[in-house]
Parts: sequence; C-alpha cells; structure tokens
Amino acid sequence: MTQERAGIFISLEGIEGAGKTTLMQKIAAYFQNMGKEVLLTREPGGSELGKKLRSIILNAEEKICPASELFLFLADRAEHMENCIKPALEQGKIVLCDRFIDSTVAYQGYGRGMDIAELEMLNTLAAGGIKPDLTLVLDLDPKIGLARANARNKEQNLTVKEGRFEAEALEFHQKIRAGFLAMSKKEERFFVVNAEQSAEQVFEMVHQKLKTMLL
Ligand code: T5A
Repeated sequence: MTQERAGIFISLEGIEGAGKTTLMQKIAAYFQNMGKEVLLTREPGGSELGKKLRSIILNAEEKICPASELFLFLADRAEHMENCIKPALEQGKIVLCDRFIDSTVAYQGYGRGMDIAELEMLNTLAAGGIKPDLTLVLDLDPKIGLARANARNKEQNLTVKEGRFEAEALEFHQKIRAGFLAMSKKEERFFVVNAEQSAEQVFEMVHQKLKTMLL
C-alpha cells in the first residue's frame, strides 16, 4: 500500500501442497462477490511464453543446472510482470498470484544455496521493482504438504512431468519452509498462516487480514 497503483497485488507462497491454489480460489470468490475484478495467475506459467517455460522448468526429466533454472524463472517473471500483472494493476484489478519473487529466494536461495542478495537484485530487475502489497505464506510441515500434493497428483493422474521440486529430499523442503519464515520476519507485507488447519480455517484467518487491508 506504499506503492502507487490502482489495483491490489497479493501473492501466495509456501512449500509444495501448502494449499495456495485452494486458498486463491476462495479469495477470488470473496472479492468477486464484492463486485471486484480479479486476475488469478501463477508463476511459472502466467503468460503465453511462461506456459512454454513452465513445461521445461518443472519437467523432472529435463536436466537443468541451477543457474539455468534461475534464469528460466526470471524470464517467466519478466514476461508475466510486463504483459499480465502490470496491465491488470493499472486497470485497478486485484491480482492474485500463486508464487512470485519470494519463491525464487526460498527455492533457489535457501534451497539451492544461491546468494540471497544477488537473487533479490535479479528479482527487482525481473519484476520491474514491483512487490506485492500482501504476501500470504502458508506454513506447514513439509511431510504434510508433500503427502497432500502426492495424493492430489494421484487423484488427478498427474505424471512426473511437473515434479522437479516434489522429487527433492525432505531436507530440501525443510530449508524452503525455514526460508519463507525467515523472509516473513523482514518485511511487513508478509502474513503467515498456519496451513495445517482446514481450508476453511485458513481462509477465515486470511479473510480477517483482508478486511483490515480494505479499510
Ligand atoms: N519455483 C517457483 C521455484 O523454484 N522458483 C520460483 O521462482 C518459482 C516461481 C511450481 C514449482 O516451482 C518452484 C516452486 C514449485 O516447486 P507448482 O506446480 O506451481 O510448482 O506447484 P506449487 O506452487 O507447489 O503448488 P501445488 O499445486 O503443489 O500446491 P498448492 O497449490 O499449494 O496446494 P493445493 O491447493 O493444490 O492443495 C494440495 C492438495 O491439498 C488439499 C487440496 O485439495 C489438494 O488436494 N488441501 C488441503 N487439505 C487439507 N487441509 C487444507 N487446508 C488443504 N488445502 C488444500
């Protein structure tokens, strides 16, 4: 709310299977019921180019070195910001984005061990200096998140094609969780929610936060 723009930008972050997609749909319905226009989007894959990049980045069978992985996420972000997020904010829409800059710091920084200050600089470049007004961090034990994601994948018959990060060891996901919690202490835009609660309870916590934001 410090940045000058007509719309509101909300990002959702957390480990695999934290419930971001589920929560995003509830938040969208909440705003739509108020008559507001909402853009639901995600990274990677929010733009046309991003869809192609997503199929490469998340494919567990595609060998990619950490630096290439990072630059693919950044290319996805630059395109997404310029052609989707920025125009929507200028039109006064509420933008709900499943993962954004903080996933890069969590996964490529805390997870892969890349330099965090450098990642923050590259994020600024890719996102044109735009940060979310609110970042919801869904926090839960990675064992629970991975079990939820795997159960959903089985139910929906998803293949390993999008499983690059799900295939990582539990320790990797624990580092990601710790990374999100560390980041949340540094900036006021973060709101951490206990995602081990039911989807309804998670939304209720977020609903209270949204009400204070809209005052
Ligand atoms: N990545 C991304 C990087 O490394 N760097 C970056 O810069 C960026 C942007 C993206 C991957 O890319 C990495 C991070 C990711 O690994 P993705 O396919 O977009 O991958 O996957 P995720 O963002 O991880 O999302 P998921 O689809 O795995 O999980 P969600 O959206 O958090 O969870 P959701 O809502 O699908 O829920 C999972 C299951 O749990 C149930 C749901 O019904 C569903 O079955 N559920 C609950 N069950 C019980 N209680 C609740 N509260 C529940 N909420 C949902």
